[in-house]
Amino acid sequence: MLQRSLVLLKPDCVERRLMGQILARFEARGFNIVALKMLRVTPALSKKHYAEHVSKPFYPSLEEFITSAPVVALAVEGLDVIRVIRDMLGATNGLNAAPGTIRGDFSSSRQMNLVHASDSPESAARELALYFTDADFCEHDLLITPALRAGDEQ
Ligand code: 3AN
Repeated sequence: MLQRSLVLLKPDCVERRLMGQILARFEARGFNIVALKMLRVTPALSKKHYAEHVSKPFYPSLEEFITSAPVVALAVEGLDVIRVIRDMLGATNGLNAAPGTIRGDFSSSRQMNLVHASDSPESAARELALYFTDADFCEHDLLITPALRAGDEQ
């Protein structure tokens, strides 16, 4: 199914100059970037983004981290993209992430795990609306699509 996922390149990804390498993995996999912006997450946005974690003891540290430097928000589109990107990221804690995954290759931390990606269609819809408006999406049919998948794969 054609889906969109909200992907965030987190402050550690920006600070470590890993944005290009990680973006390149999503492009190489054949996914489309349909919206992209750099921004600073505010405490208010952090509380909305991490609504499920706000009451947990680790939340203050999580907010301090996610607001500490700019992030890059991406809307990534593709077949089953929500599950596939989560697979590409690996386990939440970089120490547990399999080699070959983004976290398994670049992270040794639970907090500094480089990238966030939506974990369900419901989360994706909610999170995309936190970072983007309709006008931010650049719809386009890429000429390369027929080279990436058959017309009846959807
Ligand atoms: P993912 O980014 O894989 O979806 P989430 O949403 O469960 O993982 O967690 C988001 C962030 O919350 C993690 N990157 C981490 O910083 C923090 N976090 C999650 N669970 C814990 C925990 N048990 N203790 C400390 N921090 C946590």
